[in-house]
Amino acid sequence: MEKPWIGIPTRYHEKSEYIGQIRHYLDAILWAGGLPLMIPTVDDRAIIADYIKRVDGVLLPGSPTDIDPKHYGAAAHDRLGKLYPERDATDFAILDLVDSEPNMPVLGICFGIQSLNVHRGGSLVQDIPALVESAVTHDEDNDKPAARHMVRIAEDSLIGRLAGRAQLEVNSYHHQAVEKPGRNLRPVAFANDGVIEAVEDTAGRFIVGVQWHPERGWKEDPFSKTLFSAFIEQATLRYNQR
Ligand SMILES: [Mn+2]
Repeated sequence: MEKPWIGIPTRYHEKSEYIGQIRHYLDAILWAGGLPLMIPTVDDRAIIADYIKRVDGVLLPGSPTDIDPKHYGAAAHDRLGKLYPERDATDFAILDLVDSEPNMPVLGICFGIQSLNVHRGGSLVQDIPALVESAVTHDEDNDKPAARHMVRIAEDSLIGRLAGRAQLEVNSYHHQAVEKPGRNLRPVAFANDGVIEAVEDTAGRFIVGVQWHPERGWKEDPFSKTLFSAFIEQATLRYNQR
């Protein structure tokens, strides 16, 4: 069976002028039966459109940067991180195009759930430790093991059905989160402090965002494997309809 191309925006390492992506995303997509295709982060809709014509699914990965709050009408908070406008523009262009590609599945991870939410008119919590009361630890210092916390999952959601249970432990590497959900996005997973950890499209399309990182440790985590498999299954269906 032929395999669907999965578009993934790249990340940019300024010091080395290196463009690429963290291998875990590629490994998980390859394992699930997709072919990763890097989409350079360019603010050029015509180029992005050429990529979207050729792919059957999009994975919006994490980023060491934050979305410019001007995109959701907010002033920058003191704890706002570094910006990378080209990544914001790339994700928004991809999501504009995906709106007219009815069967194109989208999996947003970390920064990806945030860009999905902002693209739909939603807003973000700019810094969880500063703005969420009694927040659980959603991010650890570099020299400590990664944070992990429980999430409650709506059982009648796509993620709930894939997980087959109402609670999951997830990893956590973020200081921002979905605040006001965007149009047709339903929050379907929550940390114990109320922070939104996953959203889904309400129209039944496979457009899913998770705030945790299923690509990290996916080999040992059955739910992460199920999530990547379900995503690639949708992309394969679309590929086969071409
Ligand atoms: Mn978290």
